[in-house]
Amino acid sequence: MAHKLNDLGYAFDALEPFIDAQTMEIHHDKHHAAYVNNLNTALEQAGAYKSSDLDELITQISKIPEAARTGVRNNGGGHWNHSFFWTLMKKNENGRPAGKLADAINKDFGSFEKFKEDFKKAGATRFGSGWAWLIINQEGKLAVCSTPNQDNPLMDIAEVKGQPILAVDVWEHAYYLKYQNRRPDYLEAFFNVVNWDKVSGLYETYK
Ligand code: MN3
Repeated sequence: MAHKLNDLGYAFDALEPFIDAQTMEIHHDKHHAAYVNNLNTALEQAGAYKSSDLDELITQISKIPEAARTGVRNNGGGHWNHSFFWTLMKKNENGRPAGKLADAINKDFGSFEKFKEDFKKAGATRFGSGWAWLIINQEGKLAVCSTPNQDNPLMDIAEVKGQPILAVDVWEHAYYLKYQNRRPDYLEAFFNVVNWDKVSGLYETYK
């Protein structure tokens, strides 16, 4: 099996009360695990891409043999997106971005509050299942976008392309146990668990 599920990296209850332990356990151990297993199955029909690493698969979706393409798009996307998402979260005690990231947010959105509003709106208005993103776009500016299903802005098939530095999963499985149909409440709560040190590090790496 080429692709493996990594540990979450912190306890399932580490994000309580904002994201509950049961949601985290099912999300990581069942949903994410299924994406990894289904990716490995899909890759059996991926020809030369069978031994590609995850980043290579994600950035070349359109070139993957048709028999494997949808499976790799959905499950390789699911594996990449969740692996990324887990690293972005840590209880932040009302923390905010600082330094160069804070300056860039102020420059490209006008204020942190406006960025937060745009990001929550992208998540709330994504119809059905998907993700909202903060990216460094192809002009080198910060931008907010959303993608359907398990697509992401690194995919060559993405409508809006860029380097993700923050993401939120808006599939119902990410919030339904605690928030039921109240996706906007989940998105508001998410801002208590953004690991801004991690996001700043990504900004400074990719800027
Ligand atoms: Mn998910």
